[in-house]
Amino acid sequence: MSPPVVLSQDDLKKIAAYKAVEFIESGMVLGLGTGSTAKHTVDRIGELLRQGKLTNIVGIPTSKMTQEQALSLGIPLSDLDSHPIVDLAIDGADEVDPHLNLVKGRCGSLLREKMVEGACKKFVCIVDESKLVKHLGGSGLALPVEIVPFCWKFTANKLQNLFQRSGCVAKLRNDCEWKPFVTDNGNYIVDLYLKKELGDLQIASDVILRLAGVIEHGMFLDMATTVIVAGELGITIKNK
Ligand code: ABF
Repeated sequence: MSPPVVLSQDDLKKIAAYKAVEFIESGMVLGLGTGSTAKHTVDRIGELLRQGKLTNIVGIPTSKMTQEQALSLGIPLSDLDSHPIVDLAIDGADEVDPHLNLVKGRCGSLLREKMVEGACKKFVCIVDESKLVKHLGGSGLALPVEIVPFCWKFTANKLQNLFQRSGCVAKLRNDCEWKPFVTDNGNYIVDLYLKKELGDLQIASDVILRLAGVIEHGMFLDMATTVIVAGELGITIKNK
C-alpha cells in the first residue's frame, strides 16, 4: 500500500485557488488578489488564457506585485477608473471568522484590496484551513492599519490607546530594523497586536477610521460572498 499523500500548506492554497478559478467566465472583469494563495489564481488565469479556455478577461490588480505577475503572464489589465464594477474578485486572507469576516493586509496591500473587492459583485476568498479563527485577532497575528507617514508615532499611539482594554500593542511594520515598510500607496502600516477580542467589529472599524492619520484597516467586514477553504479532508465552500 502506498503511503498517504501529505499536502503542504502551499498545496492547500493552490487547491483553493484553482477551485475559485472555476467561478470565472470569459468576458469578466476580475479583481486579482495579492499574496501566496492569490498568486496561484493569477498563474491559473494566465494558463487558461494561453490555452484559449478563457477569453476577453480584464484584470484589476490589487498590488504592484500582482500587476507585475499578471503582466508577465499576458493578462490584460485595467483599473477601477475604467472599470468601476468588477464582476468577481478572488483573494486570500489572514483570518476568516465564522461569519466570513476577514483580516487581510499581512502582504501590505489592504487598501487596494479593499477598493477592488468593495467594487465587485462577488468576492471569493480563498484560504487553507489554518486561516479559520473563532474571532478576528484569534490567530495571534496582528490587525494591520495603513496610516500616513506624517507623525506616525502619534497615530500609532492613538490606535494603541483606542484598544487599551484589549491589551493592544501597536507596532510600526518594518522592512528591516531601521526602515519602515512602505505600501504601494507610499504609506506606513501599523500592526495592532491584541490580547483580547475586539468586541463589536463594526464599532471597532468605525473608531479606527475616525482617527485622522488612518487611511484604512485590514478588517473586511461582510465583504466576502464566498469563502473556499482547502483542508486535509477536502474543500469546503461557505456562502454568505
Ligand atoms: C492577501 O494575502 C492579504 O490581504 C493577506 O494578507 C494575504 C494572505 O496571504 P497568503 O495568501 O500569502 O497566505 O490577500
